Amino acid sequence: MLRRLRAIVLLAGLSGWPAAATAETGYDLWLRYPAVGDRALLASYRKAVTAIVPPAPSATADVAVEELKRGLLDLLAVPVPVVPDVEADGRLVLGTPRSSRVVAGLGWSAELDRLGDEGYRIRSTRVGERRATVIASKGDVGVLYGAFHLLRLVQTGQPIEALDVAERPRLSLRLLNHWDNLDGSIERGYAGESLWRWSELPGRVDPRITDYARANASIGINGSVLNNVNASAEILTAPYLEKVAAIARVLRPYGIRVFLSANFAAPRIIGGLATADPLDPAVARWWKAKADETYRVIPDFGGWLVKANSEGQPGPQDYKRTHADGANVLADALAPHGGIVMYRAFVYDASVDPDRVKRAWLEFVPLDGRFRDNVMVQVKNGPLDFQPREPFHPMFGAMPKTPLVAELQVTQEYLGHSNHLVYLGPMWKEFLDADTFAKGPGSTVARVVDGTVDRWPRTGIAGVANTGRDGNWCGHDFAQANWYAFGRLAWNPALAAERVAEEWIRMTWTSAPEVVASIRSMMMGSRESFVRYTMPLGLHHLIGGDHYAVMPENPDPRRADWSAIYYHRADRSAIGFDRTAAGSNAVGQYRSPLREQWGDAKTCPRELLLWFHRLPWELRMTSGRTLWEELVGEYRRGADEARELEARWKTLEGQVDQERYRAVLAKLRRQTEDAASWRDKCIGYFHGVNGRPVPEP
Ligand code: GCV
Repeated sequence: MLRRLRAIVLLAGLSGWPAAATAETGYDLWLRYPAVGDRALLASYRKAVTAIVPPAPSATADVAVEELKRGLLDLLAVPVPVVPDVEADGRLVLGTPRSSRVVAGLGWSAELDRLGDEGYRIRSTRVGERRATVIASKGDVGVLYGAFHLLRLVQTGQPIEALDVAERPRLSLRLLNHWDNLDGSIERGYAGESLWRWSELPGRVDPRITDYARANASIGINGSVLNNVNASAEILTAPYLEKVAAIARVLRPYGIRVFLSANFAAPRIIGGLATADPLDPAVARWWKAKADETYRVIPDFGGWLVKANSEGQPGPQDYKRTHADGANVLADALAPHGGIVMYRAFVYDASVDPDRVKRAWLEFVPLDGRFRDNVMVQVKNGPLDFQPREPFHPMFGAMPKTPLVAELQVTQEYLGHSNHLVYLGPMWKEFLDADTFAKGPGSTVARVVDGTVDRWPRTGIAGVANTGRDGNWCGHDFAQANWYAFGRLAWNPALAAERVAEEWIRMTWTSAPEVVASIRSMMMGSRESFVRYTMPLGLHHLIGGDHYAVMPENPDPRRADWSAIYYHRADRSAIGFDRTAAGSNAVGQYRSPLREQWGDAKTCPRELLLWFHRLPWELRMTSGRTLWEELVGEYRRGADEARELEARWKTLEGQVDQERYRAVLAKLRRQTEDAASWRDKCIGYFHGVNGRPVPEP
């Protein structure tokens, strides 16, 4: 429908009507496929690809061919026909050694085996006397990923006449976690209601789910957990499993498997048992029967994600059992079908330790080695809760016998919801590139998570999705970049955030070099600016109820560790949380040399200072300013940078389409205002606490 609208707009332009580029809604994401403007490039593309030689049909092969036809038609502004054979130059051959006679004849099998079912090779080569481009893989999904790769090259203006690409994903599970509820709402969702439309399923499956699948496949995401980790047990009932199966049928051709969040008390809630004790044989039987039933309707079901004994959710500790007992009963049920359990480590029972950030490590690290082979423990990037800046979670590198799934948050719960432009690529890279020192220097989080450090058989990363039914999927046109970046970094954590941003801009906005450069620099600095105007120098959790409102005074009466004052601990003399050996010793959960470096205020990075240290306001910083002056300076600089973002966007008017230009501008105005409120409220509040004069700007 939206594509048709674009065509109408194009015709309108040709016929002399005002060519309003305003039909851009953002719906097409980074799969817009605008016609290539550069004439020389266009000519080279048209010469390199004149027709497609498809593989033997299969659901996945067919979507690969369709995507190429559709993408190339729009990009090259000529139809690219499907032909049976390489009988002329410029053929684009797709397939696996089994699905394509041409690919089988190339002798690439050993290389394709090495790259695996999802990996692929793209090569400019000769087939007999003819010039051809070949996208080959061991598996159909790899061919689909290769097709998207080729489209990305064209979308981003890369040459394609002499290709020699070999790709394979660094992580085996690359998942989106949807916190979608069965009533259509989304926990921490800022882009409208759930995509799943449960009430219409299984009879009608919203066609939009196909576009969701295309977008995910284009960045290599291969699994979706459909429902909230605060799970309704109802999702596991037969009628809901039928609904889930209907979604799975749409996602399957795109290489995406479905997973579900399971409520630990389901045997009691929907099973009619008196208990959910994981060591009770009737409970184990119930989970086995539920797994069998699930696989009958969804044969490639991925497994269960579990939030247990966390924030009021039921769990094994309700029965005085361990997290390993809890995970293992589910794992045993799934094992015969090849399913896995992702058991979340987001737990913070106040009786475990007075410092919330220490609790997950204390509950889980002693259990290392006690989980079944098909259990993975899912750990948030930081030890608190998706703050704008946290040190990496010390569980990474601390559980050599347990594969860990890294959980990132794509939805911007603590980073301005869908109102603020905050590109999360640099934040995720900071996390992935952090050195855990688990097996000496160079044991980065990325190498822990990809199984290089501890040789895990299965590896994974999950991102809490930011999608919803808004026209542009994510609420903010720039929030799409975070979905994109999550997928690209999940595929290859070594990619640079800047390169990913550049790809996304070229595919989503424009290829005009100066515009690309402006948008890229806006994006790259945006997360640091957000940190500055909200929680600089290692401050965290200065928010109120909806995790958007600035609220450093928040005394949350429900739990101290949901308040703000618990974290900043500001009084007349000092500010910050002492997590050194003299305080909570959370720093002791990190390995040397981090614990020494971070444990000493003189060597602790400035960005993490108040995370680990409680320091006097008058402390002299390396800048020569006092801590108080430095803090005020950060707030002011952050708010200025937010205003600059808006100003820089204004210089792009007319260089991007008006509709998205205006939508983004409205959001940036709000961001400027919010940043100023953060600055004023935080400076005012801390001034009220410390009684010191506010430094002159
Ligand atoms: C799904 C934070 C969020 C909750 C979320 C929880 C979790 O506390 O605010 O909404 O619940 O994390 O990750 O389980």
